[in-house]
Amino acid sequence: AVTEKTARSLPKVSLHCHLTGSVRAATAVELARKHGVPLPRDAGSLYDIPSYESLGEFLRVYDVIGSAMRDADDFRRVTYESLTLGGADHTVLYREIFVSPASHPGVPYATIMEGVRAGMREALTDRGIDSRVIVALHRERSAREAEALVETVIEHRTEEVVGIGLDYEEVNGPPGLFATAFRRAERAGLNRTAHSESGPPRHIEILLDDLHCTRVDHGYHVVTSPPVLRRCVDEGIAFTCTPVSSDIGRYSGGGDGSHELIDRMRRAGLRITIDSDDPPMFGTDPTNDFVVLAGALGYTARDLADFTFTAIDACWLDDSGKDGLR
Ligand code: ES4
Ligand code: ZN
Repeated sequence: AVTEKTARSLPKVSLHCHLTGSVRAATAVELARKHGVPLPRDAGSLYDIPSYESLGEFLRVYDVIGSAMRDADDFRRVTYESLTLGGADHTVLYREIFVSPASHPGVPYATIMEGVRAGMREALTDRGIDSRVIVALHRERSAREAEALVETVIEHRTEEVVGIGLDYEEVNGPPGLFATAFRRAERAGLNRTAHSESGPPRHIEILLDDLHCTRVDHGYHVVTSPPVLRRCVDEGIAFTCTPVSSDIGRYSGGGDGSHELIDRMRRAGLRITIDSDDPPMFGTDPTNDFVVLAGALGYTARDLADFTFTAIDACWLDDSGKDGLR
């Protein structure tokens, strides 16, 4: 087994972490009070995920927290906390963080990014953790809205935005709808990833063929289709796996076996990275995801270090940036 102390000190590169899902309960309560937003639960049970009935219920709470993030200082603060308390404290060297503008209705894109950039800069200065942004498109909204957001990203393009993602519930927004938005992003030089957690494997083919993704977030169902699995191995697609958030039992108590799926993916030769998804909301952090995974699968500290090397290769820094992490 790998101890907490060892797991904490292992260098990490974080490729699957949502900004809104990084807000600590105490911070959520403060922001809600500041802006007069009623929270659906008290601070003590806000993040009691097993008591949630569905991914949908979870995401609606997530949206309430998103709606309590309004001015640039809110974004600065939550970004800074994610990168320091949720990052540098766990020896995370570098994080590509998902920012989902659609989770913050009424807040201009420029305001969000101004705050996020300030938080990133402060975290780099104070703790040496570098970071970039992946702007996530909200798949439960329309393709048209996603396309408009991509235009906004391109118009306001700044150095720290390295790519786009696709988040929220897969059954409510199949990936093919977003091909136009993703192809536009590709033409503008943005990297591409998308969530695919519930499947089917056909969705992963669509991510590759139509959205031109080079990474897949979660993607565990890839093991259920030998041809899709083979193709992902051959093409070197990186999968950003989140052991704790994916094993929370889909809100019904008891895991869904995602640890074993991660092991099968790794043995099949896929490139796998490990992260925490929505760390405080799922009661986890980068150290804990390493400890839990190693405990479930018998991985050693060396195995965990391999995930970090894979994440360095799969991240969206340029070659000299990657060399700086090695
Ligand atoms: C999410 Cl589908 C999903 N699961 C967990 N966290 C999320 N944040 C945005 N979409
Ligand atoms: Zn996620």
